[in-house]
Amino acid sequence: MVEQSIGKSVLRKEDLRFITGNGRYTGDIDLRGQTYGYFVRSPYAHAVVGEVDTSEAQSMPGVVAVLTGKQVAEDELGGLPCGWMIHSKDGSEMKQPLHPVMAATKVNYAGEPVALVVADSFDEAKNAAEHVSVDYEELPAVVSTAAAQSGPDIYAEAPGNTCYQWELGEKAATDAAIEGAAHVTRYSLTNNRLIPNALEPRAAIADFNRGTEELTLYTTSQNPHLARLILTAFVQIAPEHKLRIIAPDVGGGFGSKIFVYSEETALAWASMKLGVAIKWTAERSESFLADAHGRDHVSEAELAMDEEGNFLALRVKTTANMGAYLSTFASAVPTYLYGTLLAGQYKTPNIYVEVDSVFTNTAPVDAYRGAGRPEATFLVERIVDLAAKELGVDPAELRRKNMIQPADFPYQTPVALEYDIGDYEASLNKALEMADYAGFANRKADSEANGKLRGIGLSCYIEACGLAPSALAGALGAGVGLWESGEVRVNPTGSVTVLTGTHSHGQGHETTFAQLVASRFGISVDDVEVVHGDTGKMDFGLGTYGSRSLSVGGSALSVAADKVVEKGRKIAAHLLEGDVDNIDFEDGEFRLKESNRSKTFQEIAFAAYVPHDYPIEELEPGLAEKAFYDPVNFTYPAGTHICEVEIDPETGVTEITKFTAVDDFGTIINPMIVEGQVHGGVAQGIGQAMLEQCVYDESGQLQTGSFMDYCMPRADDLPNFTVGMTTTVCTHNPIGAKGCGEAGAIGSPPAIINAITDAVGVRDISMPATPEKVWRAIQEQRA
Ligand code: MCN
Repeated sequence: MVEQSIGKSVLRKEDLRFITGNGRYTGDIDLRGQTYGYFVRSPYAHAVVGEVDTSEAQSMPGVVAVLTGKQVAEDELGGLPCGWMIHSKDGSEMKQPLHPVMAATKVNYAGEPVALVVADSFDEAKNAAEHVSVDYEELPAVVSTAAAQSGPDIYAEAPGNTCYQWELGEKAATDAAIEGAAHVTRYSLTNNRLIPNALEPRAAIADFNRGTEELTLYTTSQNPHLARLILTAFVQIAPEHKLRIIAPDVGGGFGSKIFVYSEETALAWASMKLGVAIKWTAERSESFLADAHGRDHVSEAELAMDEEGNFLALRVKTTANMGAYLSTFASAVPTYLYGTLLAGQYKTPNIYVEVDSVFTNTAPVDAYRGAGRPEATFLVERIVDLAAKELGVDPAELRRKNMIQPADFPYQTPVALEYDIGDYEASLNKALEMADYAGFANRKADSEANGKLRGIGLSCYIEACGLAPSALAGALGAGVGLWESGEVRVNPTGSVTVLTGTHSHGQGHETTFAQLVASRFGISVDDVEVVHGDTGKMDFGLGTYGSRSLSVGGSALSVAADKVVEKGRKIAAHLLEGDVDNIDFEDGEFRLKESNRSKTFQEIAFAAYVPHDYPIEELEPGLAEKAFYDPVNFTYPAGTHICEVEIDPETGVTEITKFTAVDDFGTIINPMIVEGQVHGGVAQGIGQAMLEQCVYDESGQLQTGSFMDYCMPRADDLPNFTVGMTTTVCTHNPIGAKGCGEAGAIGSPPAIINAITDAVGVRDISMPATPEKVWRAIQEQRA
């Protein structure tokens, strides 16, 4: 019998190839006769494009061709679509200006591609790109999120640079509750704009085969099937059956590789046009300029309470920056992934949120780890903390008082979502204990004795992930369903090949999905191979984002595995000469009840493929099953994060002395991987809260275009994390799992800012709370 591996910290199978340099990333792939692409990008944030003179570049050594945005337009390629339709409160559809594959007549952000140089080598392509001359007529740029609606219009079809004006919740009831409340806490905040910076930059090779007319696109994608659908159905690059997309090993994405971008699309088009393979790897500065950025909200919030501190109402007005174009999922982020999470863990009876989303002359903004949910959590968990301070009560106790209780589930929030299950107080209690909340006063006194400031901050977050469910997502405007598919192919010798429509780019699916299937069949994890990321291998899939892979993709595999067992029971019944109802499957063996007769999983697999003794009349040979799984609800991971900081008042340098994260992810397949996901997410949360800020100047030039100016968190910025778990099992998927991939980035930023403001004794310090900002706040406080 093979040991059950669910719940075990099995070491990651994929790491052997990664740490021995044997990963196969897009950049590692070289095709015979391949050429190289380099993009000519707009130096202006907003300009009319006049003549594009390519003649000099065309004549340079090694240059195969120079293709322009005008040629894209002549070839009548479709624009890059946004997959989520949002309706404004007046019922009108959101404005979707054309997002061209390369700009032809006007550029709308600095770094937007206007031409593609194809040459025999990278250097030749890059050199020639400098000799493409473009006539630009610069226009005034709209940059500021808050002021975008009063800037000059970027698009005639979007007056006031407004994409949509969306609302959710009951306005009248919320207004009335705020009007009559004993206490109202008010908070104005900015959720800082971030640049994703996956370790591996975006890269692609488009390879058109003139003989078969097939186009293969190797690309750094989190969702190759969705990319194929968009490129075929909307951009009309190639017919679907002639386009194969392969996303091999991908070195991180954090959301930024979900989207279908200009560069990969232009490469695919150019390869077909020129009949050559073209390779492109983004330079890091291109990633800064042209990868979709994240967050960038400006909000006003009001939280109303009665005399006892019971929450009565929350009213929020947010302006969300979309950048220059609507990227693939952009419109959903500040609406259905944000407004719907404003209840947090609390029984706030009235909530009303308005979101104006605006165009600016900046890179497109789209989903970035957490996507909308960090913004919601930050707002809720900061205003709750401010309320506690204003009321003079312990922030933990104000939270506890207002929490949804286990008996309240399923809990219908006033903002569309119905939470299925949770025990928020259990996580709070465990986190308070692990963080030694009770001992904080002593530690603070010790710090003060050493001339240091000390603060502690909480955040009790909830998020909705596991995207699907299709019906709900469709009703909320999603262009495609959000189920997932899985196939379990048992090979004749009993090893198993698992095909999934999700895509691992750091999350360890090759291990956890193998654990899931191996445990079901009672076989070794080593006997299960997980295959993903190739539209030529699996039928369809929707990829990895929204912490959906295990709860949706894993559930599809679980259902497919059940079907395999069902068929195996029929084969076993025949071989053991019993009734199928009397066949049990356990620990890798099919047993005939009340007998000592059994067949191993491997024997049944062999019989399925070598059916000499087989119920051939009723059953087809073979042992492979597929399933499409569409959940009925999101999953709702939740927990409490507690941050403790010590600050040097002379420099404003903040040290996180302890970070405690207690999360509820339902059933856990691999605790080590889940803990790693929490670490990674919290690291990104620390980046947002203390270090990272994307800055454009007033003309729309990116000021933070390299790691010299954009401060990514490094190992020495991070504390050792204290991680704990509580468990309420998800009620509606067969695994009982909730997503864990984003929780760290969602829960942590407010805990950190709550801790820093607590230490300094001020109401607010905006993110990122850099040493300079903290030092200034201390000086103001002392003045
Ligand atoms: N898991 C588990 N038990 C659970 C939940 C998850 O064992 N109860 C395991 C899963 O099987 C999987 C991993 O934990 O191996 C993450 O699972 P899940 O929460 O389903 O998230 P996804 O696999 O769908 O990953 C997406 C999520 C997102 S949205 C972002 S952004 C993100 C993230 O994961 N980007 C990442 N984690 C990342 N990690 C790395 N290294 N790189 C990225 O780009």
